[in-house]
This record gives sequence, structure tokens and C-alpha cells, in this order.
Amino acid sequence: MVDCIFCKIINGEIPSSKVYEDDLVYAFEDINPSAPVHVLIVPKEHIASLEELDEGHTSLIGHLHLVASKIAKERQINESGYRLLTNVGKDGGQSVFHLHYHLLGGRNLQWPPG
Ligand code: DGP
Repeated sequence: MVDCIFCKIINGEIPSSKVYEDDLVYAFEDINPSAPVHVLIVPKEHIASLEELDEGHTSLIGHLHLVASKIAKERQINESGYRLLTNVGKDGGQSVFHLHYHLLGGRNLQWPPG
């Protein structure tokens, strides 16, 4: 998608600190980290948000979760724990409308979020 900042990151038009890449997903360091580990995991397909998912995306989203778990192990936060979340829409705090999951860890995360 032409004006999507995350599509540009995936395509290499905008630089990013790559954490992981395969045919389906791309993961990179968040520009404004909220925790010692803050990685964004995005499908390469442009999907605006979780609300645009359909049954055809089931294996993609399952795969993305496994990638998150793999990164958590690599960053050694799997035993202490971490959070994987996606913000949806205005009230959910979504600011970039290309589906992405935040992998957060490396500190004691508070709940509930603000
Ligand atoms: P959300 O509010 O859930 O839509 O999160 C968007 C995240 O994307 C936010 O934590 C900051 C991050 N972000 C926005 N623009 C860029 C960028 O150009 N590069 C990187 N690495 N992260 C970005």
C-alpha cells in the first residue's frame, strides 16, 4: 500500500532495525520502546487491523504468534514473561493502520494498561 509506513519499512524504503523476517512476517524494533524489549511483528500483507482479518488469515496469525514466541526465547524473556498485543482502532490506541503486534518484555509490565 502506497502511503503505509509499515509497508515502506517491509519494502526497505524506510530503515528499520530488523529482528526477524520470513515470507510472511517482518519484525523490527519499535522506534519508541516502552520496555527493554519492544519488537513490532507485522504481516507482510497489508491488513489495516485485526478487524480486517478473515478465515483465510488463520494460519498467518498462528504463524505470527509462533514467531513472537521464537523472538521471546531469543531475547530471553520467555521465562520471566512478556506481553503480546495488538491495538485496534481509535479507542484501542492504534496509530499505524497496518496490523502489528507489540512484543513487550524485560520488565514487570503493569495491568491494566491506561
Ligand atoms: P500502535 O499505537 O499500536 O499503532 O503502535 C504503533 C507503533 O509503531 C508505535 O509504538 C511506534 C511505532 N512506529 C511508528 N512509526 C515507526 C517507524 O517509522 N519505525 C519504527 N521502528 N517504529 C515506528
